[in-house]
Amino acid sequence: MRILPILSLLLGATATLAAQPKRHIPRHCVLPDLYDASVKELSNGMEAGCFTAVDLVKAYLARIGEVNEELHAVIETNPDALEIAAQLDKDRAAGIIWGPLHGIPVLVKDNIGTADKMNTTAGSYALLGSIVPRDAHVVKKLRAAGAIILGKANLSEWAYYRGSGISNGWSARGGQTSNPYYPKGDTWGSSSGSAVAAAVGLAAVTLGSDTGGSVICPSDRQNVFGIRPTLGWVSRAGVVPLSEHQDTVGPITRWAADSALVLEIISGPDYRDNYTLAQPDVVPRYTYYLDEHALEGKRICVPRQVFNQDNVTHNDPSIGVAFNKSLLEIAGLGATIVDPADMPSVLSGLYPANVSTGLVFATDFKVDIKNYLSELLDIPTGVHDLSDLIEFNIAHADLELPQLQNNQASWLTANATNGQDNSTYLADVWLDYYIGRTAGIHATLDKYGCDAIVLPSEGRTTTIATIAGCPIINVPLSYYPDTVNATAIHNGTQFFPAPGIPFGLSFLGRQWEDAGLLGLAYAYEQGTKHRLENKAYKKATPKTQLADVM
Ligand SMILES: *[C@@H]1O[C@H](CO)[C@@H](O)[C@H](O)[C@H]1NC(C)=O
Ligand SMILES: *[C@@H]1O[C@H](CO)[C@@H](O)[C@H](O)[C@H]1NC(C)=O
Ligand SMILES: *[C@@H]1O[C@H](CO)[C@@H](O)[C@H](O)[C@H]1NC(C)=O
Ligand SMILES: *[C@@H]1O[C@H](CO)[C@@H](O)[C@H](O)[C@H]1NC(C)=O
Ligand SMILES: *[C@@H]1O[C@H](CO)[C@@H](O)[C@H](O)[C@H]1NC(C)=O
Ligand SMILES: *[C@@H]1O[C@H](CO)[C@@H](O)[C@H](O)[C@H]1NC(C)=O
Ligand SMILES: *[C@@H]1O[C@H](CO)[C@@H](O)[C@H](O)[C@H]1NC(C)=O
Ligand SMILES: *[C@@H]1O[C@H](CO)[C@@H](O)[C@H](O)[C@H]1NC(C)=O
Ligand SMILES: *[C@@H]1O[C@H](CO)[C@@H](O)[C@H](O)[C@H]1NC(C)=O
Ligand SMILES: CC(=O)N[C@H]1CO[C@H](CO)[C@@H](O)[C@@H]1O
Repeated sequence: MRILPILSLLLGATATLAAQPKRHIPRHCVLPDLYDASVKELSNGMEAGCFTAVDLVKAYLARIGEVNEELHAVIETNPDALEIAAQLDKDRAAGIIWGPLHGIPVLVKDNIGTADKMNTTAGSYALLGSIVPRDAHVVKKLRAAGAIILGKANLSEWAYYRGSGISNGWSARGGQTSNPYYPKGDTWGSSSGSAVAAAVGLAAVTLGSDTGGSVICPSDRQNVFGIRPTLGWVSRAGVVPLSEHQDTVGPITRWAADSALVLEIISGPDYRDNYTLAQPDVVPRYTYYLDEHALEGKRICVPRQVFNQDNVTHNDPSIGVAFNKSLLEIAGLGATIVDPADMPSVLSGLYPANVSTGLVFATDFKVDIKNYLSELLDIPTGVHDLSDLIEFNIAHADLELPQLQNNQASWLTANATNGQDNSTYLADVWLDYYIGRTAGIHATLDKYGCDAIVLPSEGRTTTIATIAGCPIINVPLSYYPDTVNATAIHNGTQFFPAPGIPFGLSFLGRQWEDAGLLGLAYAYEQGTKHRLENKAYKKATPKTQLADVM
């Protein structure tokens, strides 16, 4: 944003510079700091001829190389990224702009299929070398908009569906992802690598996936903006599944405006994912909703009991104080706070007692993973269903079941399910929607006349939105203070909480009304800019900037 006035003067005037093999940096150019750069800054800089997509790819690859041993945020990088960037630079010089992400490097979670030289494995050796039939729908859309798929981000293996007690952000192939705000800090998950990469600028933007909080939770702990869209806006075709009833794909970015841009590109119907055929006729122009005044005159509900039910978060003084402060900030930005505004499904005792994702996930995973595997063109490990995957882990226990990550209990439960034509399962699917949506988010918004709900993103407060299929957005809020003692978890291998680790604020809204919700979250982000209040520690901060590679 800072450099826009200067660059706008240069628009169109310097296109020839980009075509020259060796340039010096034009005098009027201010190169954006890649730690915080927005897509708009990067696009404007390329358009003004200050730098190229090749420069960006070189800089981001160097940044990954600098910190990946510390953070393990990236599993693989794209061997063709520089070549793709060079072609996009040539096209730009010829006046051909593919779309709003022309030349923008993107990292996608390793469970999102890419039909290129890269592997798509959900972090597991069981899928190493497997050949996907085509790009995932979201990847196809990103490429069509001019994006460069720079690499695959590390994750909690299988999107954290295998067994309990496995550490957040660990995968057999990618190792242990680590929080850039505290050495060996917990990242939460499962889109851990995507959130870490966005936080310290290892790509312009990233994609994650979210079944039960996997975009929101790591965004919360990495100080970045993340959207879990309404289930049905974005196709899951080509994404390694967990549960068709809850899987979504969403952007994780430093800034709200970047998430809006990415969501606009990846949304839309796709016949390969029939849940997307239920979406409204027109995909919203999310970027039109980015209004700093969006909170003015709005009513924001605070369902205290959802928060209170979560004993860990409720009893954490850092979270409670910061959350209450955020309500004053929201009021200061022109909204009316309705507090308490309790959810009918919480007051009636259904939440959290009757939330029944266990059987839904177990039943769906067994069916959905088999369908996914059946579409692959080649699977060198020979796995064709869940039972094969369980046996693969046992046969390769040294890789897949090391001492501290030695659990696949959820898979054994899933393997024992008997299909989706099961009345208990169908009743559970219905009950989750009822608790989360009908008697949850929608009932609360109706009852109190609210435009959105806010909750701390910490704890298990994301559950209410993820079982509802409703949108939820994380915005940076605050950080654990220096006075908090770093607490060793996972047998002393990681820390949480710890001084400086961030946490966020969640905005929850009505099904399909993601665009309006995004506007509110944007107004909060712009009105507070909490992201800028803390930085990653030194060893987790990449130093390479555009000037170093030009
Ligand atoms: C994908 O996995 C294969 C092993 O099957 C490996 O040889 C190759 O380098 C991987 N691709 C990338 C881009 O790392
Ligand atoms: C999607 O298609 C499947 C199989 O054809 C069908 O069972 C299911 O009801 C459809 N779902 C939706 C949401 O349309
Ligand atoms: C939370 O604390 C309350 C009161 O101490 C207790 O009744 C309840 O069982 C706890 N809930 C959980 C999920 O631990
Ligand atoms: C936050 O505000 C609520 C409602 O006013 C109050 O009950 C609670 O004690 C406050 N929490 C903290 C940590 O101040
Ligand atoms: C909710 O759970 C309670 C306790 O397990 C049970 O008695 C009740 O029948 C459940 N309600 C519904 C609607 O399933
Ligand atoms: C998975 O379940 C099937 C029965 O549906 C059984 O034959 C198989 O042995 C099970 N696999 C494992 C690894 O337990
Ligand atoms: C439904 O699935 C559950 C869990 O696998 C199982 O216990 C139950 O017997 C199944 N019900 C029917 C009617 O098959
Ligand atoms: C942190 O640990 C020290 C030493 O054990 C203790 O004195 C202090 O009270 C702890 N601080 C907090 C906030 O728990
Ligand atoms: C946990 O750490 C202790 C002490 O460092 C060690 O003795 C124990 O084997 C570890 N447990 C596991 C499961 O690795
Ligand atoms: C790109 C990259 O650095 N990949 C690394 C991911 O983590 C594994 C396991 O630690 C390394 O072997 C890869 O080199």
